[in-house]
Amino acid sequence: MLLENMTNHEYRNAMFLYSCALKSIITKLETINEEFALTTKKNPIESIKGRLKSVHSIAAKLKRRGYEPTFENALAFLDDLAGARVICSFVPDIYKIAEIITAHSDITVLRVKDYIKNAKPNGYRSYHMLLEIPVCLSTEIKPTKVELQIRTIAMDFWATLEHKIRYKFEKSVPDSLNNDLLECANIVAALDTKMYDLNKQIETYTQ
Ligand code: 0O2
Repeated sequence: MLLENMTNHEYRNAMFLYSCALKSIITKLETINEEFALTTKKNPIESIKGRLKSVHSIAAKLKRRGYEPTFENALAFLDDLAGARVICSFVPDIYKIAEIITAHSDITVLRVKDYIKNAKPNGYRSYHMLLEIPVCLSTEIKPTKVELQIRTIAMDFWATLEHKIRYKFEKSVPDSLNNDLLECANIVAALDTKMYDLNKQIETYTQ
């Protein structure tokens, strides 16, 4: 079915499994965070957000990749119909969360893209995991894909602004802006390192 012909009701029904999978991963992440708060008095997670990809955004991504904007193609070719984003204070927390999620026996990690160790050429940094989460229906279990992005507050600040700029200028972001963005990305990386060191120092004082 062409995405532009879908009613809201049809879109919501079609996204039902993704919506369930999203709730499930968010609950798991909240549980991990609350457990850490209880046992270590530290929260590795600052915030958790979830979103179902909008019809508009699905159609745009399919067109960008040269596919007809149908819901069938979205199911076949897009892995981020359901997406969760976790914001941490410090880089090591990102890897800690990723490790815990990987160890969950009901979750399958289909793919990892570590844009922290290997930043994108434009400076984008974030840790991406493509997960498969079981959605338990009344008579069957449906493994469902969710894209999990884990990043620091500083990386998120950068990515949000970069996204806004890219959206505003579409494909023709001026070189000067791209250069400034790359410079900011490097500052963000240095800031993340510095803030983590600072936090370690604070911890030694308070112990
Ligand atoms: P939205 O609106 O956030 O959903 P692709 O690169 O999209 O062809 P894939 O495998 O989905 O293929 O890419 P990847 O690298 O895993 O990145 C997917 C998502 O990561 C993007 O989704 C963005 O949310 C985020 N992302 C990746 N690169 C950048 C970047 O350079 N800047 C910013 N701000 N975000 C990025 P969508 O669908 O592009 O967008």
